[in-house]
Amino acid sequence: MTNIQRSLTAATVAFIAMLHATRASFDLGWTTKDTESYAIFPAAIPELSELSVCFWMRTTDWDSELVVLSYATPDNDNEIVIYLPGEDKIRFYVAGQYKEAVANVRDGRFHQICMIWRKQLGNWAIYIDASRASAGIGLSSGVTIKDDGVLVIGQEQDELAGDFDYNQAYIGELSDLNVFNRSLTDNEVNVMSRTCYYDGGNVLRWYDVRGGLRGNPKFYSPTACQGFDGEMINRNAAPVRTKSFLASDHYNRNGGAI
Ligand SMILES: [Ca+2]
Repeated sequence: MTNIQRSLTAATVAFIAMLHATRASFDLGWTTKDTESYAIFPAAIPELSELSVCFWMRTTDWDSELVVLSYATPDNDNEIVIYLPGEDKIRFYVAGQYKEAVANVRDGRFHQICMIWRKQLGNWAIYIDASRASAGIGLSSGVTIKDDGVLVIGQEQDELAGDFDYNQAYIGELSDLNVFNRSLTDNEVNVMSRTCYYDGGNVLRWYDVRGGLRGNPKFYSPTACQGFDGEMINRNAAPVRTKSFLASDHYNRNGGAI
């Protein structure tokens, strides 16, 4: 190992330890479907030209519809939705359109998922356990995500802040859900996949979700998604990559640089 490699490794370990130590960790849990239990984000969401949503989820519900997050505006109740329609699909809605990845994340283990989008070409990517499961262009390209909406965790809005669908209510645990106004790099996604408590979203921080609990989602603290001791928590995760999403071959192949 060179001196440079050694110092980079030390810096990464120190960075992750700092993230991990910032605040007490927690999970939200839903054991049965209802339309009463959720978290509503208490602050305004700005207009977004880029978006990243990252979270950990664990469920054993293998076939029902599950909604992790819905962001509705007065004009569009599907402005942002993270939706598992059944079995092995996971969908990412932006401004009413969606793309999806195929992966089994309903195996009773925690999985780290990131969804990333950029307005210009509608670049999108879905990461599961730090591997890019699916990606492309053309997801609501040229469209800005509207502000003045309502962001709900655990329920699917069919009107602003309401008309939740019982069949689409989330079951399982969610943890460390953060929303960013920029597209994260592969390396940032990889760092997050190694710690269960990042809490660094600049649009929504997981810690602040505690102020918006409604009904009876279970509150577990510390998180069950823990055990970071210098090793990977998720042993399925890919090795660290340093190439950013926007600098990736896929991105350049489909339309060039920003
Ligand atoms: Ca809806």
